[in-house]
Amino acid sequence: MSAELRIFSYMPNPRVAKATIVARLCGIELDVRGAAPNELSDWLWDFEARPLSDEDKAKHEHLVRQAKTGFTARLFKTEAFLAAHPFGTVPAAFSADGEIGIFESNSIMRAVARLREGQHGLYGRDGLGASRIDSFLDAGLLFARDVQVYVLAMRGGAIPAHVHAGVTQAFASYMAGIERALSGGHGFIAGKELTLADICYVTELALMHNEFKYHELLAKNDLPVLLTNAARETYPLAFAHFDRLCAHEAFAPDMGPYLRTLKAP
Ligand SMILES: N[C@@H](CCC(=O)N[C@@H](CS)C(=O)NCC(=O)O)C(=O)O
Repeated sequence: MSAELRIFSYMPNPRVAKATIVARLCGIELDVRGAAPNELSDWLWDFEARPLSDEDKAKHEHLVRQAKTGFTARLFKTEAFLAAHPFGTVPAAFSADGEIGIFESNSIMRAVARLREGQHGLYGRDGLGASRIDSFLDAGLLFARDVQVYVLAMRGGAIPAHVHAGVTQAFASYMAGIERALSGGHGFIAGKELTLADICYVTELALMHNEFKYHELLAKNDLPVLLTNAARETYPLAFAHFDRLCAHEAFAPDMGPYLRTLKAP
């Protein structure tokens, strides 16, 4: 069987894991290609993404664009890539023929789930169910945006106070909502079944675990750590759900190795 969707991204990336977890649950083959973040500046950003030799780079000088988010270097993005992905971001998914670009990791995850529409409840069982899941995904994107700014600031070695204040507020608001949703006792965030809402939650919270690597930097800046035992006590259902799903057979191949590299100090 050939891959039904192609995804290009830096690796490892929990936002790509949204798609690979769904693919595992639905028996879908994905073609995932990419490399470590610092290597993607040596890649051609295209449906046929590939590493460029020095000679290739000189030939493709006209494709160079200044990176905006998460990359400091110049990036080689083809016109076709930007036509398919107008915001120029990764993860970048393509239909198998390369004609259709799908961007934003939540939308890529939905696209994978739709490949087996009607055969599972991951994206709800009807229109209203899907809309409820969309609500959690939208709330997740708001949280994810602040986490992204926070992680990139930490990676850059400087954490502006307003960035820390923003993620503190986003974390409190998102986690309180997830805790409340789980307090209904149905077992999953959107109800009685595992859905995209759970997958989005686990992967975005996993990304925030990058904070583990920067405790010293936070202390130096007099800023509190957010992922603490106290937070686990404030949101017990949410963290238990996170731990349980990280160990789930569809999540563990992505979440296990990712979180092991981010062990709590
Ligand atoms: N909310 C987006 C985030 C995508 C994003 O911002 N990607 C950044 C890397 S973290 C990017 O591709 N930057 C490319 C550039 O700056 O040109 C998602 O979930 O897919």
